[in-house]
Amino acid sequence: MSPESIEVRPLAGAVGAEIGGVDLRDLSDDAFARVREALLTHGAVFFRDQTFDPDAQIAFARRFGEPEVHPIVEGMDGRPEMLRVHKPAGASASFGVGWHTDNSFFERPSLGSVLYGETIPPVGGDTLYASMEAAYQALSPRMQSFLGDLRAVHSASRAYDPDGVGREKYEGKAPLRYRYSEAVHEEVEHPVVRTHVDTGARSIYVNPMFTQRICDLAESESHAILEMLYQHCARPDFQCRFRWTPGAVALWDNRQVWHYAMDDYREHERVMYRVTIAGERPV
Ligand SMILES: O=C(O)CCC(=O)C(=O)O
Ligand SMILES: [Fe+2]
Repeated sequence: MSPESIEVRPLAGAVGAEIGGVDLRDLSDDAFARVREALLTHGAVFFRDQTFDPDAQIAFARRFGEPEVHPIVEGMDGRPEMLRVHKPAGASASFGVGWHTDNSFFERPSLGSVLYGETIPPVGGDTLYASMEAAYQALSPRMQSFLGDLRAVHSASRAYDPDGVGREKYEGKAPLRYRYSEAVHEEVEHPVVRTHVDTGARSIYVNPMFTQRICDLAESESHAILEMLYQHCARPDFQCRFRWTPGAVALWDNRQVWHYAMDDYREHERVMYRVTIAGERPV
């Protein structure tokens, strides 16, 4: 397909665009460059009516970097780098419910994520995105400079501690299987404001799922600043919302957006496949 036929339609002012006219299994280098450009510009891009199998999805992810094997969530048999995110009918959703950036508790957090929708509820199960660049830009210059040289501790423990999330995930009794290891409690430090290596844009890089505390502040100060930031970053002005259809693909840049999986389709089933792409140490 020629890159001339690619159409990029922004979904909202701050984040998100739908891209039409591409088959992600068969992207020329030119078309791939356009998709990558749109990803950097819009933070999250969406494609309809794709026909990914696991190999095609992994191959697409690999064009951006190395697919990662999750240290806690078990991948699919024979394809450890792919997660099958299954939410059965009659259950509540738990994976990705709450604002976060994928794997910010890694020393080198994920560059991006590719999510493919297979079984989509007739209503509900949307994914929300929020631009942390827009959120950063909307802070006062004084707050930007205060946050500018702070660091924060991230860990998987709030999201993955068996005492908090329930042991059934670790006992193989839930659709997503977890594997217990040191990785659940390891702590890493990242800057509170990061600079995108490809665009130079600055963005807020703390999130309510994985950030534990801001270094060098009193606990009450860290708590107050994080709460202020979380409230600020969740402003609808910085968001878009993607309504899934079967065969849709979402690709997002974890270096500049938060996302949130809605838990509003209890009576319906949803099946997604996810691959994350290795990133660099945030600076
Ligand atoms: O299921 C979704 O909509 C998103 C879940 C999530 O957070 C992820 O795949 O990283
Ligand atoms: Fe996620």
